[in-house]
Amino acid sequence: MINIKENEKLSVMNHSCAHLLAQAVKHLYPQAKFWVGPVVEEGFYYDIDLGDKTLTEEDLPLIEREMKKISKDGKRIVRHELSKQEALEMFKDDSYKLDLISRMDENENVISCYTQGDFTDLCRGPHVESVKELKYFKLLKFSGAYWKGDSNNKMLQRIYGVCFDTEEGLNDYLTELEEAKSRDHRKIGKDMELFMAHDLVGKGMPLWLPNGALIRKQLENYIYEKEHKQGYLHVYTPCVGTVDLYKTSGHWDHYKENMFPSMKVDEEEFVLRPMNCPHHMLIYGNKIHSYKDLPIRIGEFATDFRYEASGAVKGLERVRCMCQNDAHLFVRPDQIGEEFKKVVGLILDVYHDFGIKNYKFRLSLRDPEDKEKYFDDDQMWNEAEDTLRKVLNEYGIEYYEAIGEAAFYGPKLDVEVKPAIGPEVTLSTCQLDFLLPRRFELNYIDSDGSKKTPVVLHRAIFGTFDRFTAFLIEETKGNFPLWLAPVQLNVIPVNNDYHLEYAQKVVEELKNLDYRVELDDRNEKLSYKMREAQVSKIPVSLILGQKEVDNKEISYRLYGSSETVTLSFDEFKKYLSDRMKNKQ
Ligand code: TSB
Ligand code: ZN
Repeated sequence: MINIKENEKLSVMNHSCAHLLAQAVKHLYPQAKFWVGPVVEEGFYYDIDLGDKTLTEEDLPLIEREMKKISKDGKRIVRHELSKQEALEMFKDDSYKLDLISRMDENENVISCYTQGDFTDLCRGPHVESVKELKYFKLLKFSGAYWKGDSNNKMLQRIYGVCFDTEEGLNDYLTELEEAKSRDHRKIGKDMELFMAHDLVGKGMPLWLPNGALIRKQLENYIYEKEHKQGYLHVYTPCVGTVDLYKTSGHWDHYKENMFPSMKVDEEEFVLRPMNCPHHMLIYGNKIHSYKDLPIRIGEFATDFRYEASGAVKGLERVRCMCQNDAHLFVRPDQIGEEFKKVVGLILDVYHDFGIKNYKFRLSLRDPEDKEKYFDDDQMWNEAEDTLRKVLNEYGIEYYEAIGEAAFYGPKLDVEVKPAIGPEVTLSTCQLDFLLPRRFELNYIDSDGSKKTPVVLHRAIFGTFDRFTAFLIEETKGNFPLWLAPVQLNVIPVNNDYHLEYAQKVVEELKNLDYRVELDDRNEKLSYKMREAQVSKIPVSLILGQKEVDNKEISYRLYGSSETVTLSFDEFKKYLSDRMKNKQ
């Protein structure tokens, strides 16, 4: 989808269209007061205080009609520059704009406003010449938005819209938007009964329903096996720790705003953990290690809690209770490159298995000028960053560098993907860390008998099972590959009177082979059952009639195909097991 904000021409048009929206709203609701109306990736929005008026679905077409009227009227959009005093005077009855003006420094910024007909708005510009140019727009939705994004402040009403320079551009965009909405994992997750939420559990706390849980279990088994093969040692640890644990790790000082508040139990003060690193550090420290034991790879499917802003939580993609596919790799400094290479290899391998192609590698480095954010050891940073670059180059991977985005404890590599709706998110991550092992006073005995501090690689291949599943739902539109589908096979006897017995035997045998099979023995027409199987996105439907009974055969259809294939039952079983092995 086009990024409006990054398109110079459309960005100006959308900004002007936000003013047009505000003018129309002012005509319809004279009490309206306006906060800010920026251009965003998807178009524009305006945050508006409508007093007692609460917007409903019916209001958007009315506002749109008023916008069209103003546009036809064709007033010019005129810029005026003001001194701070003049601006304060001009907007003296508007507490929102006064708030903006009072924070402006007139020595640094020119204060300007734009007028179109009877409407003036404080604005930096630029704008189109006349409202006449704003012809192809659409108001998309509205939502609540706290003033300045702070939940202690008043709730304003945010109206979203988009504007194009041609009718075709607008229509194409709206079609794409519909398509994206139909891929939205929140919609598919509901339709396919994968997960749910409930106010009584809380925001950002998904409940995985049986179908979703089946998918997650497959993901867990899959990645466990891969990690086990690479020598990972999996552990279980509690999802709380004492505040002292997080003081030792530094999270209490650096990460507190992302954590749930602490709770007191007897004499101990606990906190729900936002990360698993501290627990894994303690596990490493539980034993004496020789340089020969390293790398030690401690993995866990670990539940974490993070305080995410209520406006930011989104389905399974951004949650407050998540399960990381986490591991901490304890390595000697000379093993960093090799171990990092293995992690990148694993990421590539997994993405290949899932057929994920649209992703970007981002290498986050320190800003060498920023001595405050990053611990000061030029040599260590330079070496580490060079090592990571070298590995990426060895794989011939394309990546981009983000200066100043490294964590304070070391550089990192993230994999970014684009959800159906909304900005890019990180799935996989691999972060180098020189500090945490020091804070926990971890060591190993080196070949010369001296104590050395290991380096830690924090890595999560799926990121979290939550986010990865959200992404997978959108990638596949809910048409999961055979090995992941909650129900893999649907067995339909053509006529219950004659073919049910054979169908039951086939189901039995497939179940014994560990396939997830459903028998559709309802007294419905065959065509109806076939149609239903398509809607429910079951990958393979078996249709068993007299010919199949007589010859001990299977006729099957794949989801989305109208072709029927007939095989002997044995051939069919071989076909299934091949597909499972190939993760097709
Ligand atoms: C990899 N300590 C490291 C760990 O060892 C860590 O926690 N890194 S993280 O903060 O980047 O989180 C790991 C992954 O969790 C991210 O890459 C992202 O894919 C996923 N994630 C982060 N926040 C959320 C969230 N609110 N909802 C769902 N997934 C999330
Ligand atoms: Zn970690």
